[in-house]
Amino acid sequence: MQKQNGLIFAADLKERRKTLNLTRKISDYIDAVKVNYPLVLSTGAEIISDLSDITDVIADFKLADVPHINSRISKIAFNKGASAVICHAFTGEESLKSCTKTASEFDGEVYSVVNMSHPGSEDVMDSSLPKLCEISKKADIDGVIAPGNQPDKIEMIKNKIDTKILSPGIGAQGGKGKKAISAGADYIIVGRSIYDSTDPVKSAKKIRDNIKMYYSNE
Ligand code: FNU
Repeated sequence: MQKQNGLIFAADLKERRKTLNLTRKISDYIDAVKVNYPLVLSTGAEIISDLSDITDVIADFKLADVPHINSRISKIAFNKGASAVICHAFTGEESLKSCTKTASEFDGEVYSVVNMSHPGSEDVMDSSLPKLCEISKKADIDGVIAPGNQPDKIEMIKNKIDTKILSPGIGAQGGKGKKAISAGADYIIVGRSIYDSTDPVKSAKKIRDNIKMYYSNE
């Protein structure tokens, strides 16, 4: 993923045509589109190939299975044209390594989830944060997912692991793009604040301009 905008579009829609049209229209403002179960289960895995003709595709399947299944799912995603997969770190080093090993066969990337943006994620994930970062390092991941609506956590994670940080939780979940970036995020991930807005193209541009302005003021 080439960094030009610092914005990743979370395409959590259910309609193929709407998703492709919108991604095409905002493609100048994003660096990648992230697909998740709502879209892939509604439209089929072929949507990954279709979107990969427009921009880089990150398959957010939050893989959390035994190694050979993590590996098989990653392989399908990369074969369809994904550039990256997102995997949970809590399943341990072997499961995560099965994803990074598979990714290396495709020149793909793996991002591991070390913390999450929703209320309640602290119940289990906060106390495990150092361990999840350690597992991620050992598995040689390309970056981590860290909550964009909790800049203190982004800073904490940045101090524990020297890697790319992708942050969801912006807009609809209360996070602010600039704050996430200033805390150390390299990319922000935004879904509803784009696709649910009355003018999604304008919103995507505005969100992109907002963080771009911040970069140029640094
Ligand atoms: P939006 N996402 C998230 N928090 O929101 N992958 C996490 O901790 C995480 C994620 C994803 O709120 C979520 O699945 F690890 O509409 C959704 O696809 O902007 C997107 O980020 C956020 O969507």
